[in-house]
Amino acid sequence: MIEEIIQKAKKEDKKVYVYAHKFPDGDAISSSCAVVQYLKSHGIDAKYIVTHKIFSYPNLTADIPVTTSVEQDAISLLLDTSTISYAENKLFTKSRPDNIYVIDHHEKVKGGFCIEDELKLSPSHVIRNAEASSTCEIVAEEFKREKVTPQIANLLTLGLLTDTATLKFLKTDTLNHLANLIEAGADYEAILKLCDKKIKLKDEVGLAKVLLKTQKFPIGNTFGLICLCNQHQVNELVKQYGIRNIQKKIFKMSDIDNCSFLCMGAENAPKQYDLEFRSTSTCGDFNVLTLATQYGGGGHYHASGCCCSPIIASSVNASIKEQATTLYTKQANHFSPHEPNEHDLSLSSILNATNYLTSDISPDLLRQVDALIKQGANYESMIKRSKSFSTFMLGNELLSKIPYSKVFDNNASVQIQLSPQDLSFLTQKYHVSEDDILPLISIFRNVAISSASIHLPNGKVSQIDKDGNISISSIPTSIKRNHSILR
Ligand SMILES: [Mn+2]
Repeated sequence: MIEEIIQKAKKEDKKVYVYAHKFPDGDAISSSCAVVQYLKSHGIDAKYIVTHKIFSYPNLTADIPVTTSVEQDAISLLLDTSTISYAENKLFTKSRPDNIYVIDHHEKVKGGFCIEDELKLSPSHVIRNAEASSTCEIVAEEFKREKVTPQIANLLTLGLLTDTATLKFLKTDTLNHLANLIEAGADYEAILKLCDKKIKLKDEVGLAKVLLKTQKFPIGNTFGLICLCNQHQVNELVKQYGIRNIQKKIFKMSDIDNCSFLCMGAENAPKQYDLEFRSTSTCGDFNVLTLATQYGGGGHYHASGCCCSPIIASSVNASIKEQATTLYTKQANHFSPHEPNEHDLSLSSILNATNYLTSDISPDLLRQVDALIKQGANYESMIKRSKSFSTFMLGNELLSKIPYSKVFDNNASVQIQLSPQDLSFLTQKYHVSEDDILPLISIFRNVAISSASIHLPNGKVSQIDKDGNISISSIPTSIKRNHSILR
């Protein structure tokens, strides 16, 4: 399709405008920038059209200007956008349908309506491939290999990594595409670093306070989690911590043992909830896209979202729980622990040798992992480093204890001092022993701080430094006192 666009732009002397979705993520931004660069290298006047400034990935997006008007009837290419309402802006409606093209990896459910239907586009103008992990993956396939510069390869790698939550969720050929991109000059480890930038302490603390409201409910032999913020809570989060679009932080709730369904929502406008849904192939494996579609939303089998205007919080809460349970009983494969096979063992040794595919990887190694998955290795359950629900909640409890005066300091030394009352409250509420508390210092691993420590009433301490090094001491207070007297 890209080739067709190039020919048409040349023949009819047209500009090409590239559009993507609102709240643009790594995939939307990178696929747009990559396509613009690729078209420019063919002598085409191309531009990524956004009407709001983009703040994420500043190294990549510094040069994306805000546009307010476009030429009549240029060629428009819509990327990573499944419906008109999901688009960042509607300037592409200045193009006639025969000048509009779509490349997207969001799934279209049976009987559903996607942007190409809304715009009445010819099927030859649409690539909708839900088997691709990301729009970047499809775009990589569309480009001529020899024309993919290292810079373009880097962009496409970023989109592929962000849309797969750094390779936690793969589609059929994701690792093969990544192998090709690395061969084209992508700097995998550098792009990986861009994906896990440190989180600001204020964001982590603000989110923890919200996540403390997470409710757990049974679904078959698994459970679901739901966390809804009403407008008052949303406003407080924005005012106190500057956190917007809280529902997009649903990934914070993932990776919890035996959890098969997630829902996070925020009343971002009065009586208007933005909801996000997630499920996993390793626990339950049910289709949350059907759930979002019921509310006029869209997305993917395991990740979907919608905006439901007339429904008030309490009814969303009850009905989602009910619908998730119904869906699960109707379609889920009941969860049973997976017995490792020989392919799992080979895969596990690769994952250990490469620190879970974060270092020392090569295109060949990625292709090897791809082959193991196709032979039946259970990649998704192995790559996840999951935690228990109580560990997740205890992390939120500890973060919530950090005083507000500290949270805006990106170089803070955080001390969490637990009183005997705190300790008995936490150990009873979450059925853990006090020794389970200290290792939770790892919650600071991706947070911008200079150091953090947890102090128990008996003098035991755990610490983490800004490079993520953890130490857990077990020196009782009395000995420490003696020690200081001796000195
Ligand atoms: Mn995407």
